[in-house]
Amino acid sequence: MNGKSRPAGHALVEALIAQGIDTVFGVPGESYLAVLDGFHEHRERIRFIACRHEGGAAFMAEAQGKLSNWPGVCFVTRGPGASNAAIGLHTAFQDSTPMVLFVGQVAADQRDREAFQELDYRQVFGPGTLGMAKWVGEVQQADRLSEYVARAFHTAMQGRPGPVVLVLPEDMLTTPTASAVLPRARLAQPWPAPGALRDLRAMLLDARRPFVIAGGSGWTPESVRALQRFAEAWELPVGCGFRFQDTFDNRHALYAGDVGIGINPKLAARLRDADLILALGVRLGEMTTGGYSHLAVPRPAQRLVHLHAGAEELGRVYSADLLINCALSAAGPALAALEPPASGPSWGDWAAAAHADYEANHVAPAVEPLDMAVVIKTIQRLAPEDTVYTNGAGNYSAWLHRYTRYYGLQHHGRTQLAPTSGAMGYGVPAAVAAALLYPQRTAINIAGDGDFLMTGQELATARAHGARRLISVVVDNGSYGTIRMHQEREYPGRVSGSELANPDFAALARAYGWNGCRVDATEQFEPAFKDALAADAPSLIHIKLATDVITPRTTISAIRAAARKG
Ligand SMILES: Cc1ncc(C[n+]2csc(CCOP(=O)(O)OP(=O)(O)O)c2C)c(N)n1
Repeated sequence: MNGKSRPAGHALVEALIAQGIDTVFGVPGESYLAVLDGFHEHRERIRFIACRHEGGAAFMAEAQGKLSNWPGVCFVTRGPGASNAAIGLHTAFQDSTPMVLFVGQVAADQRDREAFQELDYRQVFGPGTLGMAKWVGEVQQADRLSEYVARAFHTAMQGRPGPVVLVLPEDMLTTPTASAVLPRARLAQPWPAPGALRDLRAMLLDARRPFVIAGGSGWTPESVRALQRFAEAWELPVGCGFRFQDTFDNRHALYAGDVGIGINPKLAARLRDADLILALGVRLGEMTTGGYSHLAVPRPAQRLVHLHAGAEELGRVYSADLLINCALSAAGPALAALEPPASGPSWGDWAAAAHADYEANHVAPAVEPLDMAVVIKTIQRLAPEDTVYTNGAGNYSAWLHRYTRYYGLQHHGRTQLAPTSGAMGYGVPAAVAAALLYPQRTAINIAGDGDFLMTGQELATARAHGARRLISVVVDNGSYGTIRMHQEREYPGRVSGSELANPDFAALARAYGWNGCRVDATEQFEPAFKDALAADAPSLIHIKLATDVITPRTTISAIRAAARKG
C-alpha cells in the first residue's frame, strides 16, 4: 500500500503508465467508466484513442505491439465489445504479438445470471495453444489489480509473445485501493545452452546447402544486426518467414526472398534442396512451410535447427535435429559469436544463386492498363525509407509482398504490419495506429476492396486524432478476388458469393475528411501518390483493377481454362 487511496479504475491507468504505455486504443462502455475517468485524470500522460469498432481498436493495439515490441493495449466493453475485439486477439495470437485486452465485466453480485452482456471470457478466449489468449485473468479484488497488470505484461512478453485478456468487474473498478503500482515488467531472456551452439556449429560445418529462415516476433535491431554479421561470416542465404519480411534486410546480397504465400517457385525448390534449415524465430506454420510441404511434417528431409523464444513451440509440430530455446533479442548475438571455419565456408555460390533468384523474381511483366507491380515499386521509390507498410488479407497483397524490398529491422524497427493470421480488415487500423503512434513516419496501407470495407470506418478515427502522414491505396477489382480464384480452380465458371458492388471509395474518403482520388491507369498513379505524400491530411487512392488480373503470376481466365482442361 502506498497510502494514497483512489478508485481501482484510476490505479489501473497508473499501472499502465508504469508499464511505459502512453496510448491505448478502445471503444468505451458503461462497464468501465471508472477507468475512463482514470484516463481523464491522467490525460497529460496517457491518451485513450476512441475507435469506431472494437475490431479496429484491437487491430490497432496489435499493430502497437508489433511496432513497439511491447504489449499494445486495448479496452473494450462486455460481451458485444469483447466479441467484436476477438479478431484482434486471434491475430495477436497467430502473429505472436504482445498485447493486453482489458474487458469490462458485470459486477460480482450479478455474476452467473447471464446478466446484461455477461460473457464467460475464460471459456471464450482460451487459454490454450490453439486458443485466442495466452492467459485470461479476472481481477476480483481492487488491492490485487497491480499484481494482475504486472502479470499480464510479463505473460504477454515472455516466451512466445502473445495476447492476454484481463477481465474487470464493474464493482471492482469503483472500489478504492491504496495499493502501489508495480514497476515496468523486467523480462527473463533465455540464451541458448553452450552445448546447443557447439552442435549448431558442427551441423553448419557438415552442411553443403544450408538455408536460414528468419522471422517471428521479438527481434530487436541489435539482434538483427548481429544476425546479419552471422550470415555474412558464414555466407548463409537468408529468407524471411511469412509476413515477417522486414526481419532481414531485403537489399542485402544474402537475401533470398520471402518464404510465404505466393513464394518464388525457385525459392521453394531451393528450400526443398537445402540440406540444413536454420529456422530462427519462426514457428514454422502452414504459410511459411508451404502447407507443410517445403519441410515435410513431422520429420523434414533436411536437417532442421529450430530456434524459438517459446520452449512450448519447440518440438510441437516438427521433429527437429536441434532445438534451441532462445529469446530473439539474444539470438543474433549468440549466433554471431559462433566462429566460422578459418578457411571460410564454401557456400558462396549457393548463396549468390539464391539472391539472383530473388532479384530475377523482382522483374515484373508489364500489365495494361493498370500495372500493380509498377504501383508498388513507385510507392517504395517515392516513400520515405522508414515508411510502415500495412495490409490485410487478399490477393492484392501478393504484389506488395513480392515487389517491396523491406529494410531489415535494424534500420527503422518493424516496417511491415501484416497479419500472419490472414485477417481481412487489418491494414487500415494498423496504418492508423502507426500514423498516430509515430506521427513523424509515413504509414501506407494497401487494401483490397473487400478488405478495406471491413474496417474502413477507422478513417474517422484517423481524422479525429489528427493523423497526417497516412495513405490508403484501395485496389478495387469488384471481387473477393482470393475466393474467386479458389472458386475458379475448384468450380470453374461457377461464381458464387464472391462478387462485390462497391461505393466510390474516393468520395467515401472525402466524406471522412480525407483526400480522395481515383486511378484507372498506371501513369495516373505517380502524380496521385506524390500529391498524397505532400498532403497535410490523410489520403486515399482508389485504384481500379480488372478482376481478371488476379495475381502477379496468372489470370482468372487462365485459371478457369486450366481447371476446365484438367
Ligand atoms: C475476416 C476475414 N474474413 C474472410 C476471409 C476469407 N478471405 C480471404 S481473402 C478474401 C477476399 C479478399 O478480397 P479483397 O480484399 O477484395 O482482395 P482481393 O483478393 O480481391 O485482392 C476473403 C473473403 C478472411 N481471410 N478474413
